[in-house]
Amino acid sequence: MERYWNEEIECMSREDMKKLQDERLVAQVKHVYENVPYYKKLMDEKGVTPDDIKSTDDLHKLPFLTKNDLREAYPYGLLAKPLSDCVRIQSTSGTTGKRVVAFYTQHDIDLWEDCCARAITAVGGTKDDVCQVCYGYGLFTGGPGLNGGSHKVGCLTLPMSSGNTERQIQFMRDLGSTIICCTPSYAAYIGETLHEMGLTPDDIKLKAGIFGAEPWTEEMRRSIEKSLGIKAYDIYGLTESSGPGVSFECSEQSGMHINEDHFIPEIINPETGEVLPEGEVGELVFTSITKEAFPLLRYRTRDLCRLTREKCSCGRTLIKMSKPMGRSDDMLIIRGVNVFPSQIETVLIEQGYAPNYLIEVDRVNNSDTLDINVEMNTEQFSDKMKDIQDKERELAGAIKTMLGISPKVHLVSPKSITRSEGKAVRVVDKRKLHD
Ligand code: DLL
Repeated sequence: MERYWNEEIECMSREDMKKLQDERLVAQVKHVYENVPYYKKLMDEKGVTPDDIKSTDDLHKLPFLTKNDLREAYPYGLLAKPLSDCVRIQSTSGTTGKRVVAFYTQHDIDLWEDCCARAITAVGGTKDDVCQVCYGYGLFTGGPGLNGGSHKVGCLTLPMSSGNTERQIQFMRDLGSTIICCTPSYAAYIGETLHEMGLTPDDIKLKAGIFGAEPWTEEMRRSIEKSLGIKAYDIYGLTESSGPGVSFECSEQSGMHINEDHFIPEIINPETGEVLPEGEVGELVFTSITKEAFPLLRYRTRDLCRLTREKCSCGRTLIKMSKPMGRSDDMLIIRGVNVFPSQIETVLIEQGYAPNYLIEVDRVNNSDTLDINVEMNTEQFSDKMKDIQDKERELAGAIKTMLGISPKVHLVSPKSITRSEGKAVRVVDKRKLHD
């Protein structure tokens, strides 16, 4: 039986939703134009005024906003409310350049937590659940967002943050956690640790996990589901749009419903900026129509995915986005071929390896090199050099079939690749260091 957090919105007819979006968009554009000089300048440069935006059909007339704009306007340049009305800031986990700082009024926090409450309810969460939040807390939005959503639903909330994995499992057992929220790479690590502690999924009460903040494959989903004995659901969001909860998966587990009453999505061709028809893969662009302090109009996320309005078995009518296959700037171009780390992950798990790997790309004598370090588990580990070489060759062949280019595979000993407690680092592109 499907449960909704806000049935009226989540199952609203397309017609009513469009009407709601039209009204909210018109008001939001006016709010931004009047209160954010930076955005007014962008609109003036494009020759658009709030009067030109009468409904969502006019969305394409607005200028795009990029991460560069956010950096340029740092820290207060995109603020649309007086600082005295703001009650919180959160920030990106990015390590390069200036951080992105997002501001929230109490109203913004409420609607953000509401979006997370929808996600928790969609995986079956109720006030009878014990929800263990092991996303990082602090400036990162993962912990605070799911924590707030969990409170709203009325779950007993465990604000664990990430790390100290054995203690996570201890609490999970002692308090009977039924829902876990963390990155998929940390979920895989928790599953691995559970088994190393001599425990099985029967020793814990978890039934569902809400995993996001980084790209992960269907193969990874199955592997986590098996190791923790749960159903694994995806959740998407970004600091710029509040945090987690822009979209969430339902019982169908095939793409994430976008909270369209708060965020209008578009898919564009990343090269030309042209809006693409439903179903085509391109860059996801968001317009937030309800946020007060830090509303972004036509914000380019750089995430690549597709949208679909196909009927969903859960009954929600909210549009769905496919799993992002990574950011457009995560895509590696190796010897002229486009490579997503997720393609490599798919092959590794299919071939029976755990998702513990590190991809290294370099340029030697003007030619790109692709080295993939893959960890063996104790059963795969062998003293015989020849066994290992055979396995490396086999895996390299399977990856070549997927990518069209040959990698060098290095099978490394168990436990030699650093585990992730937050967003996993899967790629080291040394070419960037030489440039
Ligand atoms: O990662 C917010 C979040 C926290 C989402 C917890 C889900 C759960 P940022 O640190 O600003 O915010 O990073 C945002 O992470 O543009 C995507 O590239 C990536 N990302 C987020 N969720 C997913 C997902 C948070 N489910 C960036 N699948 C986004 C793939 C994701 N990538």
